[in-house]
Amino acid sequence: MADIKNITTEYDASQIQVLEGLEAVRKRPGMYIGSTSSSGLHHLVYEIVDNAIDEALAGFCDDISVIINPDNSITVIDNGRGIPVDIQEQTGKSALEVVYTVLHAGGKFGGGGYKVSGGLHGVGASVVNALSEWLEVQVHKNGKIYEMKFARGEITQEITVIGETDRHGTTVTFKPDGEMFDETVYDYEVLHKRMREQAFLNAGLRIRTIDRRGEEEVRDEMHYEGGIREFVTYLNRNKDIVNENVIYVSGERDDSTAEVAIQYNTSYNEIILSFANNIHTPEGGMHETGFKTALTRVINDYGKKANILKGDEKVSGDDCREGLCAVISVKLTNAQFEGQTKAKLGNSEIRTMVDSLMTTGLTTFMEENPAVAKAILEKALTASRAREAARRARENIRRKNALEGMSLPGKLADCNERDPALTEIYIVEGDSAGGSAKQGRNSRFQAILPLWGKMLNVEKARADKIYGNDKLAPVITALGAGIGDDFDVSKLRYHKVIIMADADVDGSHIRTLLLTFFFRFMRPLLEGGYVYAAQPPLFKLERGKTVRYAFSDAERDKISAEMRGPDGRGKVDISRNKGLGEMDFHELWDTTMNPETRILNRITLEDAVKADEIFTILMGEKVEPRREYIEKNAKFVENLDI
Ligand code: 1YM
Repeated sequence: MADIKNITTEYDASQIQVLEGLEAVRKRPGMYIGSTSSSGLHHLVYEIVDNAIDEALAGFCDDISVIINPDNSITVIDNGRGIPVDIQEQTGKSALEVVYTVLHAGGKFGGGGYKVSGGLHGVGASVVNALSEWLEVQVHKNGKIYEMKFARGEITQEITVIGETDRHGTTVTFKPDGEMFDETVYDYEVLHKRMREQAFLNAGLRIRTIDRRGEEEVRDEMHYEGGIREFVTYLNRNKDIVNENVIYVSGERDDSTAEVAIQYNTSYNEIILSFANNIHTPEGGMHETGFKTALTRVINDYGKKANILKGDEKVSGDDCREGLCAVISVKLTNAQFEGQTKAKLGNSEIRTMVDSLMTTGLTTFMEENPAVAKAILEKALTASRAREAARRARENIRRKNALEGMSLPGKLADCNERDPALTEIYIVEGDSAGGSAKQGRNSRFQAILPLWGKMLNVEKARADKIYGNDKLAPVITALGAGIGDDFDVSKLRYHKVIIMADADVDGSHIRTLLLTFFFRFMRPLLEGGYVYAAQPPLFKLERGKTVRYAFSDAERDKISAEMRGPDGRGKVDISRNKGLGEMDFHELWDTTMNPETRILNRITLEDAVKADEIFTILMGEKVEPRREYIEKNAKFVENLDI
């Protein structure tokens, strides 16, 4: 009797714990998946896929499918061993049940987490379960198909054998709970991109993404025997490359492994993507530090030895990374994630490991490939000279400014207010629009800088050229915060930088150019959210003396109905707005500049990354991607050019 009572009490206690645990997830979902916006919604998929990938890392699975079903539920299928289903004596539960109902200590966001055979098995599954309207697991194992079902984390069907099978693996289907998320529609491209990244990071693993919502199924299959080597080739696909063969080094120490793939291109930008346990670490960390230190040291040492660097000539870290595309991937037990967004790897032992691995690997590579080594050194030397030239150009400007006082560009119509937090600058395409903007503005807090003509191709330009450029120099001086390494956001003269350009091809050209320029030379401006795009109206509606504007087709119809009035007899003239230059200054103020009525779109870093990509394609040296892009977007461009 006593025994039975005891077991019952324990069972009750653990049941209560389970419910309390999952209740906590539903109370504060953001704590477990970051947010309840679209990013949190997609995070659910990653948590389930992570378990399948762990199974692949353990060597039991090589095929994963991720399916978006017509109702926006998600199915993930793997061909691993299948989650254990046998009932354990102590708990009276199966591992499957525990994995899906017990909130595991810490979870991925708090560090810790329990460790099974190398991975962090199953830590997120219960969180996904708690946040799903319903979730079903099917396990193919021992010739049988087992099934278990849940709703909002609670069991609705205990483990049941529902059939026989000759395959093995786990299938999970879940529908995110609409009560928990602001957004419940999955973005196929987001999932596809993430799965492609995972396929690159796990060489040999085949991952399929399938979208079953449309009339026609969309399907992609990713499988890269070359792993991160192919990742680098992919990242450089639109660039002209310096070393044909990707440099690859890898090694292991104790329980950890590290691998690095490197390929230089002829651009001036650096792309380093680093990962720890397949998790992207955009803030870098110890693996990146070890990589950078070793790269700079090895290049300098080789340069000395090969007599390419003379005397005490040296190249800096930045010089060595100009045109560098690198992927770093480390796998370790007990990864410590730090920083603002937990996106930085803190394990210091990894720094030494990557450093020594890179030192040996890259030194050997350079000794065995002297032609490539020489090309890399020459690239770094050119970068170093350009940096020196840019420094001198900057100093000249500073000296000039000191002598002449801060001379603002002649085309700038500045505002009276001196507190940057209260002011804004409109960068306007074209002289005539610039003229109307100057007349229409509120000169107390609005400054106008007109830009016109063809812009400098920053793809082919370095900092020194940009200082001397007559189109960009006024932008730099007007903003007052410098560029490149010296950019200092605290010196910014206006806290709203507004790009005002037409919705046609020329306008989009100027926008792309400015965004690319900001992205490459004033990135903190974008990161700080200081950049906006003004949105001129698409339609002008007139009835008698009344004039109103609409920013979309829907708004046009609504306003036109309002203007016609309930009897509907009045005639409303609707015209498409032709361009900024054709509006008079009253119109420009009313529609695009008056803070009470205008629409401003804040530009995110992501928009700028996209602009930068388009820019590389449009301005880079490769013809094929440019042709493809123009063909693909021909319709779009036509639409824009009304
Ligand atoms: C579609 C999601 O979860 N696959 C998966 C999960 C596990 C296993 C295999 C597994 C692990 C182990 C032994 C082990 C998990 N098992 C557990 C736990 N795919 C998906 N495939 N046998 C099978 O790690 O020893 C957690 S996840 F904890 F039960 F072992």
